[in-house]
Amino acid sequence: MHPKRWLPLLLAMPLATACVDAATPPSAQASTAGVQGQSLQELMQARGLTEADVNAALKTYTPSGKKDEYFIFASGGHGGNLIVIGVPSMRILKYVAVFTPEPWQGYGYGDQTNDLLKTGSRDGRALTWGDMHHPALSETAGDYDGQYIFVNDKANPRVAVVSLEDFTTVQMVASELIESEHGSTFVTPNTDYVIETAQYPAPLGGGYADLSEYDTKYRGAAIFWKFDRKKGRIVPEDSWAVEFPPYMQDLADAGKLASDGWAFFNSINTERATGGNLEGKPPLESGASQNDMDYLHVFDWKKAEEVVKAGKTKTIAGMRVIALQTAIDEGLLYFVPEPKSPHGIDVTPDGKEMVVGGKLDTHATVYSFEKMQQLIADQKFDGRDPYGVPILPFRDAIRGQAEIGLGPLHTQFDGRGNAYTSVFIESKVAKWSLKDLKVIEKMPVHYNIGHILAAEGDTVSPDGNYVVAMNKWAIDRFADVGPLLPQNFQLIDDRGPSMQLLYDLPIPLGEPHYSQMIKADKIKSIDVYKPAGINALTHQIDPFAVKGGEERIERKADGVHVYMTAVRSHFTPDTVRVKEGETVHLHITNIEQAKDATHGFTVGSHNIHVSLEPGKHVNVTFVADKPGVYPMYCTEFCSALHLEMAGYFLVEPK
Ligand code: RUQ
Ligand code: CUA
Repeated sequence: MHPKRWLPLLLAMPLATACVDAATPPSAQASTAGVQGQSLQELMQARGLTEADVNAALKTYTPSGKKDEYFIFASGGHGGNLIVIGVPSMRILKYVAVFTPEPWQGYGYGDQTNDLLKTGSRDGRALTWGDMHHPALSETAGDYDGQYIFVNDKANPRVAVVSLEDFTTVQMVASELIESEHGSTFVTPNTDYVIETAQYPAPLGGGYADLSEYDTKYRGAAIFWKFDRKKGRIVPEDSWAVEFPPYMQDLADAGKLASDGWAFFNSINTERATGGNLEGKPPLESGASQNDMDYLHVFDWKKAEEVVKAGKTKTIAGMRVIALQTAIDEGLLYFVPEPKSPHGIDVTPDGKEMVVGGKLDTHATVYSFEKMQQLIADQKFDGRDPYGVPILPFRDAIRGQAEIGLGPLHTQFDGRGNAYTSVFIESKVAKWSLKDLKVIEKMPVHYNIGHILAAEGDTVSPDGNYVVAMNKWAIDRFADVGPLLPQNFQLIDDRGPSMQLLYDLPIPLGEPHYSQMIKADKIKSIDVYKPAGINALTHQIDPFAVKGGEERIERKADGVHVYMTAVRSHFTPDTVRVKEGETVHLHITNIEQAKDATHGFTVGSHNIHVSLEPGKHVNVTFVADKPGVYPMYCTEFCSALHLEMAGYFLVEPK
């Protein structure tokens, strides 16, 4: 008998008996073995739990049927997908397929999603992975509005749009202007633009130039992708970019409220080191760490928009680009020194200040937008960089510096005037006061924290309440699973007098970078596609949608068209006969309108798999190139007769 069948019996047993598992090996770790009773005291003792553990458990435990207060949208890193996590339970709710084929969702196994993935090709090359770093929720007046989320691919510079109406990817844009990116994606306060910034300089628009021509031919850039909210799409024709010197632009953030209309980018490698450690040069990392100061880029995108409208651009790789010299001449771009090989630039909720993590410097430096504006108005510069960009004097542009510790990276905010900075080398979260720039508390995390996130943390009205440390290393936190370890998200409660660690969530996908946390009730997702026949990409009725009673097989010039419906528990037609070599077009509509009545569909041995959520329509095109008998069946356990939801795909020899 399948173990699952024993489950009801097991559940009917008294808890104390059911929990005793004689096969559990004795271990130093918390264990339920030997629990004889079920009082809280007895359970605590048996599992070796402290009162603090139980307190943390009660703050995260979410009983069956109860829902979470917040959603985290986490980058799935090299997995190229988006991870949706509930807070405070830290339960993983969904992976949203973006840059990588994902079989369960049928993403990359049917016509619509194949075409979508193709739009993310670069240089005509199909790409099946992505290096996702920074998801950005769409904003209205600086607050997350729960409508869209944008994500980037650092390795193959691309930006994707995910609709939160149904948690599916609806668009991908890839500009061949740049060859890598990182400061991406960040949105302006009304999601007019999605910002994508290059990281490793290269000749703009592609092509070859030797590293010896780095200073003259290599460039950085930031792309401002224009977002049309009504269409829910990025409009490439209305998008534009600005050329930067060949420094490695790193993180970015858009100004808000006081600083709305401006964008900020930090940079590393203003040394313009190129590596070459077998060619007698220092390795890139030491070459890039010589200067005590790099440059924070301060950019007036509102004014830049006018410059673009006035046609003062050149077109590279189909993109209108403001040349660096134009950006200087038009007063769009300024630099301010920032110590030292920094990482992380975060605009405070009121938009008045910009916080930069020093990385190789122990401070978080707090820049004053007002002071920078005054310096620009007074044309008070501390010289220019080798490309002619005016440099604002460091001391006059900052309000001060908070002494954070070793390796400050990213900063988030709560609604109570506090900032939280990830401290990489120390493996700590530093909570500090924005008012007096003093550290209030430092909390150890496990280990090597990269990004940090707070509830609604990038908005004009952050909640705080929960902070998550996104740790790159887990070393000793979880049971051993071989040399490749999960990353560790640690949920921290910051509501009390001191920060409290609540929960460790192993992330078995590499490697998540940034995440955002939004109030769950801001997301209004649909649960069925209505009416039946919707194409999930366009959110419109698909031209090939099939109605119940209109199922048929038609032979046309371009092959065999199979108009099929799925409903518990059969496909109609359930027998499909084709001839060897024929092109087959399957058009399948799940005509059900009941929540969670999802079917899957596969034809064996043809690398076909689609997900048919209620009301969804999917098209699949392939060539029946090998004669044979191929079972086709439903892949979701949809009903008692699910196993019988099957049929035959017959390919007759020529
Ligand atoms: S990065 S660990 Cu790609 Cu955002 Cu800072
Ligand atoms: Cu439909 Cu199983």
